Amino acid sequence: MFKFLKKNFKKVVTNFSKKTEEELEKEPIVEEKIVQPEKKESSFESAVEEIKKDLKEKSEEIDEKEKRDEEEKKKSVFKKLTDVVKATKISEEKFDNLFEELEISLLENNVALDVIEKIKKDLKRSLVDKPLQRGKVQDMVTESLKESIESLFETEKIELIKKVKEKKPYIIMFAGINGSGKTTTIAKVAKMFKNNKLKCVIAASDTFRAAAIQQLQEHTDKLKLKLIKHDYGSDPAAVAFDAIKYAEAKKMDVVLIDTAGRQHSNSNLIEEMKKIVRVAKPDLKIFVGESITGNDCIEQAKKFNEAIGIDGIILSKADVDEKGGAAISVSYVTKKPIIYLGTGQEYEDLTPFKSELVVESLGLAS
Ligand SMILES: Nc1nc2c(ncn2[C@@H]2O[C@H](COP(=O)(O)OP(=O)(O)OP(=O)(O)O)[C@@H](O)[C@H]2O)c(=O)[nH]1
Ligand SMILES: [Mg+2]
Repeated sequence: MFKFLKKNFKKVVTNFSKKTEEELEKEPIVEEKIVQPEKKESSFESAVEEIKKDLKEKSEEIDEKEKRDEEEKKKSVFKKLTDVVKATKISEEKFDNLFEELEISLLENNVALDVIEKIKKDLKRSLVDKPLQRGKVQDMVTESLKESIESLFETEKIELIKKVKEKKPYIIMFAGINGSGKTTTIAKVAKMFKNNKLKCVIAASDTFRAAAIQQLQEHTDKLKLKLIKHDYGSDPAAVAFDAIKYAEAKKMDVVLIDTAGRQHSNSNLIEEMKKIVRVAKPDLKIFVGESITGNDCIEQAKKFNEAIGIDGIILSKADVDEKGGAAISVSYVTKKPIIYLGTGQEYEDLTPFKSELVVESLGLAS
């Protein structure tokens, strides 16, 4: 997962830091301080020192040479214990030039423009026109990037298993473009609920694509779950409605609604999806997007959010995503949390999303 970022981002950050250091070397020193570490003597030790000093002062037998030696010794110790801190500044113009390589790397990894702008602004705030200590740039850059990336995920978190216990039946609808992984994700989520002793029923509300109902049937047969289905071409909202009635009658915990894949540009299908929402009144609307499609996935999430107001995101196919830009960007752009990553084609391949995972992948974890 995110192999490209893992390999390259750290290299680019190190390069950025190195070049910034080189630029700082050329700049005039704006601050020079001699820093003396605090004395860490215990009161007992200082008392002994005092007595020694007293005795020394009183003694008239100390010859001049000894005195000089003592002074020299003191001086060298003092030198060792002090540090000269030299600070220089970097201008906004130079920063912009230096940031270019980092910017290109982020773009190549499918990071959204809004996110790149935010990271640039945050980094600029920590570096530009501030006295910077030479030799400390890499630490500052890493810390600033880490904070910036972490803040991309400051949305409400969703713990699905906890959440579905809030209401019975809890209704979850899955939406996304064609082939994004909705049906497979529903099967994974259903298996997870089953493992947690939550009873769920699935609504085959994709009545559009040939074989969609059959595909779900195969999953529900394997998982021994109830599937509510109508004929192909029938009203998807009616299927969802029936599944909810079934769950209410059988006191089931969760209803999972599968929907047909659709492009946000297809207004008829978007209207149909809005109708499912009006009829089923889902407690949670999850957008399923393919991690590998990067910026397209982010744009789709935005459009689906505008159409039906999504609550959370599942990014499928993260196992084959070499880049990771969608995972970095989609929450910031939509202000919705990523709940899970799909990490393969097996039922177990569903990983709870954690921002730490991204920070680690970028080599920014401390
Ligand atoms: N590697 C990998 N493949 C996945 C993942 N999730 C789904 N797939 C595969 O992606 C393909 C499409 O998955 P579906 O679940 O049918 O997608 P869908 O969104 O329901 O598709 P439509 O109903 O046609 O819109 C299938 O071959 C899945 O096995 C994943 O996390 N990793
Ligand atoms: Mg499907």
